[in-house]
Parts: sequence; structure tokens; C-alpha cells
Amino acid sequence: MRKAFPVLTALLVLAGLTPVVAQEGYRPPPENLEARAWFQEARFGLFIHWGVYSVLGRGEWVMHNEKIPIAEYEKLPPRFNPTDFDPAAWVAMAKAAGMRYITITSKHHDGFAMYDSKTSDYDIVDRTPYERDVLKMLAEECRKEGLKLFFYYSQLDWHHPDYFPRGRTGQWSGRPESGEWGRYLDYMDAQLEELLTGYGPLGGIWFDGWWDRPDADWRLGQTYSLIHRLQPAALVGSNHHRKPFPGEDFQMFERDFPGHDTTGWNDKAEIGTLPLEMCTTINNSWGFNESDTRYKSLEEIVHLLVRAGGYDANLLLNVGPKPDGTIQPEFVERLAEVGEWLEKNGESIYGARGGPITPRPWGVTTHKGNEVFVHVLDWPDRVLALPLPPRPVKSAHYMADGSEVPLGRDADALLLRLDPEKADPLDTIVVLELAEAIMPTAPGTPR
Ligand code: FHN
Repeated sequence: MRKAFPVLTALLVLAGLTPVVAQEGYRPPPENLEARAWFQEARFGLFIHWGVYSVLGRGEWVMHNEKIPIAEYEKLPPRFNPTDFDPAAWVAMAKAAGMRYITITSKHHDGFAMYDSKTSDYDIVDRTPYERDVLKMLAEECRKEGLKLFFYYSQLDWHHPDYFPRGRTGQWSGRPESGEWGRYLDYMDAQLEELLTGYGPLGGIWFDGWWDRPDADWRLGQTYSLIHRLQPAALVGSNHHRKPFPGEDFQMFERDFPGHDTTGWNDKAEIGTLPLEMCTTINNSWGFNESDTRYKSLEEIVHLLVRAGGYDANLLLNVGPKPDGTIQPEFVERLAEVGEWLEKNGESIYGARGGPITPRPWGVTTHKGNEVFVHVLDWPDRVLALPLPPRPVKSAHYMADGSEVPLGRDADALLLRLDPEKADPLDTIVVLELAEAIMPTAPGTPR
């Protein structure tokens, strides 16, 4: 009977029924709340998955997918020499795209640190002919150019001997079937301390991999407190596909809008009250994948950004740089085009909150002060009926040229009489001028 208890707990945790213990009683200080508000206004960030796996060009899961044992995988770092890496070009690309922050992999599931770790020599400085700390170079450039930098950190590790008992993945690494979990967690905290003390003020830490061992004691309270003690304004988020745990400062969704579950991972990810972020890829891969040429069109990317905004979420859009340190032109070109679109339409995205009308098949709404931006993404007809906004509407105009949009009113609907000539295939934005502002809710206020 005694033995049944941990099994039952594990089952409940797996079913998402038991609250996970993390940084209980955490009260974000003012600088953290300020950072959350900044994050919520920023709306668009660049995700970068870069590691020694890029040498093979088959994505960041290649070690697990192709059952490559550690002894073989360790032959990749000596082949990784990104002599064309130019942090200024990466940051300029992100800025031109209208992105306000960058989130880059400091260590992915393969356990290889892309910075000069002192806790381990399994890192870019000690194991590659390049011998330079690319995170430091990027951090300096971001600071110079005013972009915030977040570090992705994989809690899951296919290389460390103490990542034991093993989870759902990484069983082919050739490690002995033993190890000390607590020692692995110490190692992880030590690496996080390096990242939080050696790279200036960070936007935050973006965790991934908890899902590999959902029933394990991850000592999250200790880890989250460490981060908040070292940098109180750094935002903690975790891609565990659940409702946020205590101590987290934002909530993320992978390849799904908040509240959706097309992937099958987000079924328990109830929406909490923290700022939201959705991440996705431009083709279908996170890490560099030579054979994946299914690039999203400009229209698809703009619609993702706009729809994310309608769900009150940021879009974190990924690129997987090549092993030489460059970013493939298919990504660079699309990002430049999104930047041009934002240059004209950013007013309806940055600092604008989702709603007041919840997302619809035809499009979404965002709002700021006394303006509601109706993003018509897919509506072939002349008249679009909206539920009545929470404040009286004085007038409506096209954001593109300021010309008036005739309005009709019903007892329970506002009718936008759209001119097909003015339809924009990317997004026809109609601005509703309200008689009074809709007061924005601070991050953390129940939706
Ligand atoms: O396994 C990872 C994957 O490689 C990638 O990093 C994405 C990004 O959200 N997250 C994980 C899967 O949930």
C-alpha cells in the first residue's frame, strides 16, 4: 500500500491533476512586474535554435532520432566552426523584422553548452575549433542595439551521466544505467548561475524538457528562486505544456494559439493570468534542417503574428542557423518582409492587447486606449457583423489610408460595410474609434 502512493502521485501528476511544487509564495517584485509589462507590449521575438547538431543539418533531435551514442555525437563539436557568425547581422535582421527580443538556445537536449561553461568542458569554447563564446558576442550586440536577450535552457539532457533515471527520451546515448539525479540538478543550477552572472541583464530563462520526466522532483523552487535572486527582473517561463507553476513569470504555447491543442501537447495547458507567448517555426524545423523547405509564406507569418496578438500573446518565431553561422536567405527574406509590414501596421500590434472581441475564423481584434483594431484576415463579403464592443463606437476607418468605413448598427451587432477595393490580402485593418478607452489589465490580472 505504501508503495502505491508514489505511483498514484505520479499518475496524478501525469494526468495534470496534482499541482507541481515550484517557487511557492513567490511575489514578483516591481522590476519583475515592469519586465512582464514590457514583454507583453513587445509582441514579437526571434527564437534561435543553434548547436553542434547544425553540422548534420537534420534538426536538433538528430541525436535521439538517429540513436547516435555520445561517443559518436562527441565527434560533432570538432567539426563545428562557424567562422561566418556575425552577431551584428543577426541582431540587425531581428530589428529589421520588428522583433524586440531574442531567445537563443544556451543548451539544448544534446547537453552541449553554446557558451563558455566552467561547470563542464562540453561547450563551444573547449570543444570546437571556433573557441569563442557566441552567447557573449550576441549578448553584447543585443545590449548595444537595445534588444532583450533570453536564454533557452534544456532541463532534459542526453549527455550528462547523472540525468538518471532516464525519461522518455535519450535512451540510446550509451550512458551507464546509474547516476545521481540531485547531482544533475546541482549541475543545472550551476550552469544557470553562470548564465545569469556572466551575460549582463537577461530578459529571462526559457526552460524546456520538464516534460521528459513529469513525475520527477525537479527542485523547481530552488532553481526558480536562484534565478529570481540573481536577476529579479529576469522572466522565468517553462515549456512544460501545463498551466504555469508558482515562480513562473510568463506562459508559453508551442505551435498552438493559447487554449488550442492541435499538437496534442497542450491539452492540459489551461490559460493562466501571466503574459502569453506562442512559439513556432518558419519551415517545420527548429534546428537547421537542410531538407525542410516547406517555408511559410509572408501571409501565413503575418496571420500568425496578428492572430497571436488577438489571443493576447507574443509570437516567438524561430530560425535555425547553419553550421557556418549564417542564417539561410529564405528566413532572412521573409523576416525583412514582416518588418516592412510591421513598419506600416505596428501600431495595431505593439502595446495592443488582445480583444475585446475573442478570435473568430475571419480574424481577430486588438485594442489600445480608445481604439479597437479589427484585423480582417479572411472575409470575402461586403458586410461583417461584429458583436457590440464594450464602449460606444464613434466612427471607423481603414488604417491603411484613413478613409471612412461606413457603419451600420443592430440591437446586438455592429456592421462594418467593407469596400472590396480596399481589401488587403495580408490583413485589412479597420480602426474603431470608441467614445471611451478600454482600460488595459496589468499582467497577472485575471482575464
Ligand atoms: O524538443 C523541443 C524542440 O526541440 C524545440 O526546442 C521546441 C521549441 O519549443 N521545444 C521542444 C519540444 O516541446
